[in-house]
Amino acid sequence: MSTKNYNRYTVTAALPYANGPKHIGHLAGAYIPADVYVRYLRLTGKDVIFVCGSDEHGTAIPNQALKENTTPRAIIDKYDALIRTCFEQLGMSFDIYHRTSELIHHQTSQEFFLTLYNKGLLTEEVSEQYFDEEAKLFLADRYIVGTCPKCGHTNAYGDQCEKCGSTLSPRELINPRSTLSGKPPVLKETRHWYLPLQNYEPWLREWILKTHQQDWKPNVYGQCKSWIEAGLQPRAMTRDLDWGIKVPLPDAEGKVLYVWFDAPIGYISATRALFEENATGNFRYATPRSDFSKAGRDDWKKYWQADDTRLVHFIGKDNIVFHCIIFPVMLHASGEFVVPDNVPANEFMNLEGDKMSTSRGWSIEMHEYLQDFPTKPDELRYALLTNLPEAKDSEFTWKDFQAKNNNELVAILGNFVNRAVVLTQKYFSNRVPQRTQLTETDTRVLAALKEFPASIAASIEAYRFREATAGLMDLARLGNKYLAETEPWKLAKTDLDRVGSILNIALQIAASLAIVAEPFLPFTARKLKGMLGLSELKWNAAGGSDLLQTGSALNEAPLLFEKIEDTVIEAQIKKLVDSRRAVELAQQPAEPAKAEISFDDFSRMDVRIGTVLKAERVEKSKKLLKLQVDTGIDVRTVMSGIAEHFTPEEVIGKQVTILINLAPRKIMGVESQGMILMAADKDGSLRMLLPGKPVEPGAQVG
Ligand code: B3M
Ligand code: ZN
Repeated sequence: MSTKNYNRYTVTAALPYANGPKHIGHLAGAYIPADVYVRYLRLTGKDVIFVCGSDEHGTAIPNQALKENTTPRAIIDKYDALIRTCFEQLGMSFDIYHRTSELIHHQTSQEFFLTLYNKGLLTEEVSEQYFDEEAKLFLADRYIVGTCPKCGHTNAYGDQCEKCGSTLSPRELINPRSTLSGKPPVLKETRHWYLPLQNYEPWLREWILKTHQQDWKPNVYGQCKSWIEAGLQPRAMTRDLDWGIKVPLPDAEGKVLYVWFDAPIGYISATRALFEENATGNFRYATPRSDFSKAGRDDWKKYWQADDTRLVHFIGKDNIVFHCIIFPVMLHASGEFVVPDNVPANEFMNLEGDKMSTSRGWSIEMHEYLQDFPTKPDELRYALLTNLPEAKDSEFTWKDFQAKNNNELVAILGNFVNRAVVLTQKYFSNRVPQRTQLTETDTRVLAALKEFPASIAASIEAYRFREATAGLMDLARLGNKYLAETEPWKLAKTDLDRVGSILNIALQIAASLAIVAEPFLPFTARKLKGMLGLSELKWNAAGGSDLLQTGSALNEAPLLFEKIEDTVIEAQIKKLVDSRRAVELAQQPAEPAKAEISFDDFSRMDVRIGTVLKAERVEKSKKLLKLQVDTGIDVRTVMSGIAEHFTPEEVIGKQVTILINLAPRKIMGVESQGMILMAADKDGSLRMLLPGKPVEPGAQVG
């Protein structure tokens, strides 16, 4: 347990890869808890910086560029902008959201590398790695596919088999081939710089296993322990790749820093950029901070090097080893930096009974949510906060989202505030009424109110954000229950003084809610403060019984939340199912080829282009259309099974491809004299085969 006295906080949230949109699972994993924590610290008057940014290196970026048929630069620009905007709309209050493609980050990372190198702390090792002789490139794990040694899947990647989920190394693949040339790669020697993690085992044991046994979350501590106990290995800090930060050594042509070396240094470069931008007034990525306007460029150092700085990393569980072992070893070895005091990593959030995954079409992307619910960032924050995967994986369902909104935000928080404000409008011309004699209930409620801020704060400080959020709603419950018990609306005729006292107390509770809601529901808190005419107050003001002065005026009172209807939720569930189906179809292999035929077989078919003259539905048949087709030779009747895909109106006048020498057949009592040829898509939908431009009926196809 750290008993240290901290005077400032450096809080980081994992830098998302700018290789695609990010989903709500990412929000629940790192960003929302980090934002709550930081907003809370600011409210308590702490000296805190909150840094994040886009992770723009690693093979993930060129991979995506390949998929989208564009350049890595275009990929990072596109997704950095998308993620940045979403974070802003969701209220992430970063002091800076930086980018690892920036020069200052390249410099910071190279300096860091050189510090370790010059201290003789990196080892140089030659190893054999797969090389594509045609593309003249060493192949990153993802560029090698082959047969999985565990399950036999023929398209496993060099680092993972997506069929059975096993972690692999390229050398384990059977029949490896390069995705660039399709050829088998050859093994070739290459030299890299390694961080000898094993040398730091005693230090890690002392620092994590001894010092942080109590205060780190069990899931985090457990992972660290098993890593350390499994025996630490030297880890390569460089890669053969042409996208990334150049290794700053003379004989390192074609080599870049490993993305997990440079990405966490991104937190440091973002901090440097934060002070740089505040010092110069040239804001590109940072939010201006008046308290930093006089700070110097070098003041970033305090936030990383002063012993009384508390460094906290918010991440998802897949990043634990990097933030608890590798990066801390880098920081420690450099000799200049503090190491994290805590890494409150979350587990994963599943979605409607399955793993959340963008590539499988089973996810709610941040930008999609914001498109569909542009006015509801807090509603998502709340649904995620009440359901964070803090101790184990959790699950998001649309029904739960609806329930949290309708039964808690609307029915408890919104309803309470609305009743207090509307009754004040009605009986006291919108001014805070006077509080006169207190009943026992009043005293009890005011005492309970006083307890809330400290108990919510304790939960936040212990990184228990679900519990903290429950505390917030309990405070609203206190208010709601108070009004239900005292029923001021029934007393107006007989005892207006009493109504005044009740509403005064209710409004004081609402004022406290406006303060403590800020970390969780920042947009709502702002609205609520506006309604109550409450100025910006610090956390320790919350719980007080005189936050609102008697006689002070309230403002316009819009509803804080609105009910979400079943139809909206059903549409979201349908959208999810449809998007997974679309991905599955796209990934389905095409029908295997049929057996070979001779040219004679083929030339016996007489295929023509014809024009549909008439089309009508066939009684008692869902599938059939009865067509009259001008084949250029004659006009014939064809019974065609396309009625579920085309209306008669859609085909009349259209050219069609028709097999005219198929033996006639009776279908539903009508002789069908040919067959219309169609292309069937993977999902079973039919498309007409049309000539590139109209031709005379009777044109031969072959
Ligand atoms: N970009 C991985 C991830 O998004 C990585 C985090 C870097 S944090 C320094 O899961
Ligand atoms: Zn496998």
